[in-house]
Amino acid sequence: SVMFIGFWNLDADIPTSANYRDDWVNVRLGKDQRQYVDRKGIHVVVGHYLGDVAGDGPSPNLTEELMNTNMFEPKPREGLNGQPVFIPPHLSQKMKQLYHINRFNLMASDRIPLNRSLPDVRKKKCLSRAVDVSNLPSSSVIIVLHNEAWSTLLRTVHSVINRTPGHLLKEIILVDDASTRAFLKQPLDEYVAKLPKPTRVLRSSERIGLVKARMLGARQAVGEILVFLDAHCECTIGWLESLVERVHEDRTRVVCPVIDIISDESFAYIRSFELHWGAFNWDLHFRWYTLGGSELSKRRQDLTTPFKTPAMAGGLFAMDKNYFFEMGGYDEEMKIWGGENLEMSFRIWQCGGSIEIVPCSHVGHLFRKSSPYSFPGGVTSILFTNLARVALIWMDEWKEFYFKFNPEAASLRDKQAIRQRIVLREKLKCKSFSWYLDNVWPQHFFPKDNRFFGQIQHIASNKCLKKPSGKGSLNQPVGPAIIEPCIKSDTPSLTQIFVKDQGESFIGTDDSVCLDVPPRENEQTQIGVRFVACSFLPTQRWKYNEKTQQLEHADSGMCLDIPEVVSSPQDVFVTECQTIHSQRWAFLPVPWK
Ligand code: LR7
Ligand code: MN
Repeated sequence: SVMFIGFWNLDADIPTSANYRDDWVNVRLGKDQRQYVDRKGIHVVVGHYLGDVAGDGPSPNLTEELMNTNMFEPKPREGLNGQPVFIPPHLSQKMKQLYHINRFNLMASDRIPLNRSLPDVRKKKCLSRAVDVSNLPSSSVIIVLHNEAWSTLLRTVHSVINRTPGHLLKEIILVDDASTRAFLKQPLDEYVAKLPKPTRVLRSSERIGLVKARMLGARQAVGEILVFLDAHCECTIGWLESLVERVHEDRTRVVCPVIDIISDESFAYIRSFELHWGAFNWDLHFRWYTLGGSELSKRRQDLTTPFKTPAMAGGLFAMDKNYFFEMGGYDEEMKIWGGENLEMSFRIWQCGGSIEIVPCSHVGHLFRKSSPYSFPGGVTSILFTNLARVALIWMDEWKEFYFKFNPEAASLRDKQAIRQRIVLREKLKCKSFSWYLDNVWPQHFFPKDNRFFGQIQHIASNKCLKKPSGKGSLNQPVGPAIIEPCIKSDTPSLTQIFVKDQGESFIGTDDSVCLDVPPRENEQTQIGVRFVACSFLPTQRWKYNEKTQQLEHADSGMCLDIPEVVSSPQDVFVTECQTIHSQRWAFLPVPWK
């Protein structure tokens, strides 16, 4: 049997494996990997989305010649209909070498036709709500790139041309952000000149980063709608119609497709869960969150209607062109990569627009575990500069919260020229960040008045609850609840910080993981406590009794405890409530203002 690695966006509550391949069986759940096996005995090892960037540039052992090779075979025939590519064992050495160029399996990509077919992954209901395309405005598709591989770039272009109704696609604009690879120069110009749709390559001679590159493309666009894509996407049938329809109905909507997964190892097209929405954690990192509880049951009636999202991933969206410029385009002081998606999300919401995800539109994106290109000036300084700008311009008093826990960003705050963007914010009469949190993301995890924010200390052991290091399906820290020595400082590590509302409420972190007790089994006297995705159901509700210092669990009626004799190898349990020292907990607030 052949082994290949891909990744699956599984949701803990709703198994989604059935969505795509009914014949995949989950055979193992490891710490960092899930493994599936299909009926033919082929293993599919499934890892997790690691949203972090490495940014350490291409590996040093790659020669100039290799980097400039356009590996594309004339008649590749694999990966049809979104199937994975199998690399025969005798090529695996070469495959591994090529992997480093783009941090994805280039050999696999080069064995797939540029116009490969993909399954129609939409829900059946999407077909019956078919859009009347005759009166919809036309789009300019803008793809920015820096040293992208030939096959992934051109497959993006072909998927747009092949799966967009002709009159809706005005043009494709490729913006080359100072790529150094030879095949992206003249060969690319010649190739796009022969395409059946107007396709242009704009070039920047200096590395300007993705924000400025997108602005370059947007300024040249002639379509009424701007559609942005990363340079390694594949669009599925119906992707554009359902997006443009929403913008056409209301020009203040910024609309995103469901982002499916193109495996960086096998190039399999993997349908992802449709009900994830985007927001961000205390560090202002974009994250996916699961639509939970009552919202989900509301939506179960019709899973195909678009839903609002507090933030967007950033790479794939459609927007009215005039509205884009009226709203200030992008913050062109942002460098290379990162933060622009939150900047746009806050700006659109605070200044009167909205952001939504359209479940009937599916576009695949090639997710990588690290970034293959260099970040001139260093990843940290670039990322923290961009995020410092987001905080300074859009977050009002909440910026202090961000800077307090992100000193690297704080050290860059005085260097930012932000006047123009503040003027824009005033001109557009934008609402406050508090308004945004309360109205756009009422389920947020930021501290606020009446909400406890701080450490939870076990008095007897003088240790504090810590968020686990395991990785859930959305890369959240899930796992058994653990304790470690309390970090005593004015700004303890965020890994020991939790939020809790007054009364009976969740105890959780910004990653949307909450303290949870599984249902009691055959009269257990101790039940292990864990952190799992927040559901806000009674299994995750806790009440603090100030007098006895006990933390009572709503569902079981038991109390949080670190018993001396335990039934399983872990720290934290609930046991029958009684006046014992091991059930006493203290809430140590951490100042955040
Ligand atoms: O200096 C640069 N110049 C560029 O033109 C750096 C990058 N780029 C191009 C690059 O070639 C690519 O086409 O910009 C695009 C995005 O860069 P990626 O693909 O290396 O980054 P990513 O997929 O990790 O980036 C996500 O976050 C970025 C933050 O700045 C952008 O918003 C990306 O568009 C965004 N991608 C997505 O939202 C796809 C879904 C990922 C998720 C979740
Ligand atoms: Mn990308």
